[in-house]
Amino acid sequence: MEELVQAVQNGEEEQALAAARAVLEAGTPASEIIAALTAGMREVGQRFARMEIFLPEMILAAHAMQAVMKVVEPHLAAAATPAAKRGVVVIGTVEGDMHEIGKDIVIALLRASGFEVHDLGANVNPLEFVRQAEAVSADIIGASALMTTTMPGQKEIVELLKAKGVRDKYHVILGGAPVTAEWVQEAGADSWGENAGVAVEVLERVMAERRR
Ligand code: B12
Repeated sequence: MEELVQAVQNGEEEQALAAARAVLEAGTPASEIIAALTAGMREVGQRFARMEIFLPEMILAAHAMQAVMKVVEPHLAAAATPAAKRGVVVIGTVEGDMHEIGKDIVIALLRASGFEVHDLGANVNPLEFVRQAEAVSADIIGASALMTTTMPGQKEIVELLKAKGVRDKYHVILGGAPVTAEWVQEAGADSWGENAGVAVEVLERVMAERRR
């Protein structure tokens, strides 16, 4: 696992893929691998902030992470036994923000748990979240933001929902590394998915309440 995390951090895609296959073959649960890689990517961010690495290295690490996720994801789906559809989710990364690795992990875990997920991608205008949620009769809107400068986009979604008189139709969950419980409250959202596992737990509870 250490080798895998290091290979991803160093952007060594081939080594990372080989290590990922070995770790999976050894029977390590996909969720454990994702948790270790998530911590590894945060460390990459810290190195970038300290100027120990630069943008090209961060891009290589992101590519390696995305390649590894393609190998790990199918094991996630195989481990879960989705029962009845748990709820409809519209999710995206807010406008101005291209980070989508975390959002994609949340999507993979939600789908593996039986949710119907509509992925809007990255750099999504607040109005698009609302339009899509209305179009697919979503239960949940999920918004990811990885930068302090793009977090206001999460609040804008909630304000748009209010302005259109449909705020109560949706459970709004926020996520991304800079998001905190305080921000969720300030933005007027309903919950915080600190990581993908927590997001699934929270949304399963929300759907159970809604169906009562
Ligand atoms: C990889 C990365 C990139 C990649 C993104 C590739 C991609 N396709 O996604 C690339 C290299 C392109 C990139 C670009 C930039 N980046 Co960058 N990046 C990162 C890095 C290192 C890791 C992010 C990541 O993938 N983490 C792994 C995932 C698994 O973790 P996660 O995203 O936190 O997701 C988990 C939870 O947060 C949660 N979650 C996430 N989303 C959601 C959504 C919902 C609804 C829920 C419920 C939960 C949830 O669940 C996830 C899984 O458990 C972070 C460091 C960090 N601390 O996050 C910097 C970081 C976010 N980047 C940063 C910066 C500055 C940039 C650039 C501006 C750099 C530049 N000079 O160009 C550009 C911005 C481009 C843009 N407009 O968006 C800064 C942001 C600082 C700030 N202002 O807040 C950070 C914090 C690095 C740093 N310390 O300086 N980046």
